[in-house]
Amino acid sequence: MSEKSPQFRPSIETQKSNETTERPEKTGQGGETHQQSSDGARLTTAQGVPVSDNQNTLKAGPRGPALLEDFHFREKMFHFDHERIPERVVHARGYGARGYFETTDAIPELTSAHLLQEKGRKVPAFVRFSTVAGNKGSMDLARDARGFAVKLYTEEGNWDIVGNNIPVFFIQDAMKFPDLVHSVKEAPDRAFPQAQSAHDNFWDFISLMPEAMHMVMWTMSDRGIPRSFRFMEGFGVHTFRFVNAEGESHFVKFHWKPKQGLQSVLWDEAVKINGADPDFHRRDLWGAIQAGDFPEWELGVQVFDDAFADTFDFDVLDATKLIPEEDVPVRIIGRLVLDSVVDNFFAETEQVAFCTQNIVPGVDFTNDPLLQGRNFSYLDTQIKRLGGPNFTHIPVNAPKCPFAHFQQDGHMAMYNPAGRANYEPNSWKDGGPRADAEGGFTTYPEAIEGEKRKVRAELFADHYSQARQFYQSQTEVEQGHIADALIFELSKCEVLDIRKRVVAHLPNIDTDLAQTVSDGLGFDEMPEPDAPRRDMVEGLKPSDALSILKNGPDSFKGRKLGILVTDGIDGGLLASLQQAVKDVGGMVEIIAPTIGGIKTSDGKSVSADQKIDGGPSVLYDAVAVMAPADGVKKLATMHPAKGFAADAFAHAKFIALTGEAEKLFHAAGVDDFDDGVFRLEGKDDCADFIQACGKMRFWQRG
Ligand code: HDE
Repeated sequence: MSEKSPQFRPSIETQKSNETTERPEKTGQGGETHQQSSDGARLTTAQGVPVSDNQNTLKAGPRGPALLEDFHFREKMFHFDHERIPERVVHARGYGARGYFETTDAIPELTSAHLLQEKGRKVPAFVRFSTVAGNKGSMDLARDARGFAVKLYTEEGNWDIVGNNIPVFFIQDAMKFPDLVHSVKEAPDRAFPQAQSAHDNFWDFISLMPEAMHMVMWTMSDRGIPRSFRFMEGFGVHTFRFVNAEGESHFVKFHWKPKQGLQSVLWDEAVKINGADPDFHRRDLWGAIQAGDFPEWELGVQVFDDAFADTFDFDVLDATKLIPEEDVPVRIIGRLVLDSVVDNFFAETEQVAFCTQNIVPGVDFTNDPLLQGRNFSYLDTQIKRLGGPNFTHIPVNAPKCPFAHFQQDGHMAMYNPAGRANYEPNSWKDGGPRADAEGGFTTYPEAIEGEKRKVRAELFADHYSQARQFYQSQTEVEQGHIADALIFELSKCEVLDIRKRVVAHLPNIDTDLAQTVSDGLGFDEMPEPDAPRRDMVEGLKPSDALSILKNGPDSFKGRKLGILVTDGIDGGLLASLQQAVKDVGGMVEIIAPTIGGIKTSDGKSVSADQKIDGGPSVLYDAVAVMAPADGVKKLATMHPAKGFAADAFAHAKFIALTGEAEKLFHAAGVDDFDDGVFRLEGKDDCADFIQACGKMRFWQRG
C-alpha cells in the first residue's frame, strides 16, 4: 500500500466458525441456559462494555416491569430489528465463495490489463452464483438462468464480470428490464408464483417480445436446471473491448468453462430436490470446498475485430445473440479456483456489490444498449441496497490494491481523506492524490455519429435464427427436454390465448418442436405462425459447444453416489464400493432405514448420513442399493425406499445392486433392467460401475 492509501481495516474481528458444540451450561438464573463460545471471550455490548447477564431484561423486582434504562437490551433489540437489508431486486437468492484467478496465457498484445500481462499473475476473487427470479428464501432448483458474478481484486482496481450461465439475454435494450423482471416475478396482486416462469404474466410478456425466444430456448433447456453451480458455464454475455498499450482495440466475449464438465438434472428431479433439499446448490458448493474438492473454471475469450463484426450475420452489440465457438474459437487465458467458503454469509455474500461499471485499464465497454443500461443500474442499486455510497468500504467490496480519492462522508464512512485537502486541484504540500494521465483509465476513443432517437439497429430484428441454431445443436434427449419444458410451463398458463401466442413463435425455430408442443398442449391445430420481423439467416451450422450432453463430465469426480443399505450387508463389498468412488475423487452418502445406521453381516456398525426419507435418490448422481433378503423385505414396505428405487430408474441413473436388492425395484414397479443397472459381486465390479457412472446418465433408458 502506498503512503497515501487509506488504511481500512474491519474493526470487528471476524469470528472463526466453530463446528463443535458444547453442552449448554446452566446459568442458575431462572433455569435458562446459554452456550459459552469456546474461546471464552467476554461478551460485550457493541460499545465494548462487558455484559453481566444476557438472559434477563432489567426489571423493577422479579415480577416487575422492564426498565427503559436497560441499554444492553435496547442496543441488542434495535440491532436485531435492523438486521435485514433490502434483498436484490433480481438475483436475490445466491451463494458466494472466495478463491483466486491466475493468468495462464498472457495477452499483452490484446490488453494492457495488468493482470493479463504475464503468465502466473494471481489475484484474489469472489464469486456469487444466483437464481434470478426467486426471492432470497426461494429454492435452488427453480427453472431459471443462473447468475455467475465474478469480482477480481486486481492490482489496478476491482474488475467485475457480472455474467450468467447463459450466453444471451431475454431483451436487447435496458429500457425493457423492469418489464421483464416484473413479468417473471410473482404477480403483484396475489404475490405468487414464486421463483418460476411457469405462469401467465411471464409467457404473456414473452409472447409479445419475440426477441426473448433465443434465451427462452436456453432457459427451457437443461441449462435452466443445473446439477450444481460447479457444473455450469459462465458468460459475460455482452461484447466488451480489450484495449492494448498502443491504444488498439479488439472486441471480446468472456467465457468461464468448468473443469468439472457440464451437467444438469431432469425437471422431475428438480421439482423433488426443491422439496427434499431447497438448499441443494448451496450445500453442494459448501460441501465441495470444505472437502477440498475446489471447483475450477477456465477463463476463455473470444476475440474479434471490426472486420468480423461487420460481416457477422448478427449485430455484436445485440445481447440476444452469441458468436458460435466454431466461428470465433475460445482462447483460454486463465483459471478461477474457488478454495474458501465465506466466514459469514451476510458480511460477504449478501453485502457483495457487483457493478458492471467496474472495469480496469485495458478493458472497456461497447455500445450494447443493455450493457450501457446496466452500467447505470448497478451502482444505483448498491447505493440503495447497502444504504449509501460507502459500500466500497465493506471489506468484500473494498479494492485490495492502493486507492486514494476525495470522496468523503455519507453513511458509515470508514475512510475519509486524511489531512486538510479534500478537493483538487489544491496547493497544499501534502495535497492528496492526483490523476495519472499516462497510467489511469482512459476510454477507448470510439468515433460516434448519429441522430438522437429512440431506435434499435436493424440487425437486432432477427429473433429466431439463433434460437433455431441452438435447438438444432442439441442432442435428441435434450431436444425432448426442451419440448417437455415448454409444454409444462405453458400448461401452467391459465389463458389459452397466451399459450397459443407462444406456440405461434415456435415454427420459426423448428416445425417438429412446434408440433410436439402443440400436441402436448392438446391443440386441435397449430396456431398461425408469427411472421418473422426480418428474413431469417438460413444454413447456420449446429454448434456442439451449445449442448450440455456433448460437454458432460468424463468421470465421477466431484459427484455423489447414494448407497441405500440395510442390516446384514457385506461390509467388505461396501468398503470396496466406497473406495472405488474415492479413487476417482467422488463422494458417498449412506442412506439407511434409521439415522442410527446399520450393522454389517460381520457385526460392524456403519453410520448413516441420511434416514431414507431424508435421502431420496434425486439428491445423488448415481445410486447403489445393498440389501439381503430380510432387508429388502423391510425396504419394500417403506414408501420412500420404493420411491428411491423408482426415481433412480426413471431418472436414467446408473444403479448398482447387491444381495436381493432387485426385489426392491420390482416392488417399485421396475421389472426390466438394462445395461445401466449393475450387479456388484466383488471389487472389480465396483470399479466398473463407477467407471460407467462417469457418463452423466444412462440416456438409452429413454
Ligand atoms: Fe443484472 N442486475 N441487470 N443482469 N445481474 C442485478 O444488481 C440489471 C443482466 C446479473 O450476485 C441487480 O446487485 C439491468 C444481464 C447478475 O450480486 C440490478 C439489466 C446479466 C446479478 C441489475 C440487467 C445480468 C445481477 C439487482 C438490463 C447477465 C447478481 C441487485 C439492462 C450478463 C449479482 C444487484 C450478484 C443483479 C440490473 C441484465 C446478471 C438491479 C438493469 C444481461 C449475475 O442492478
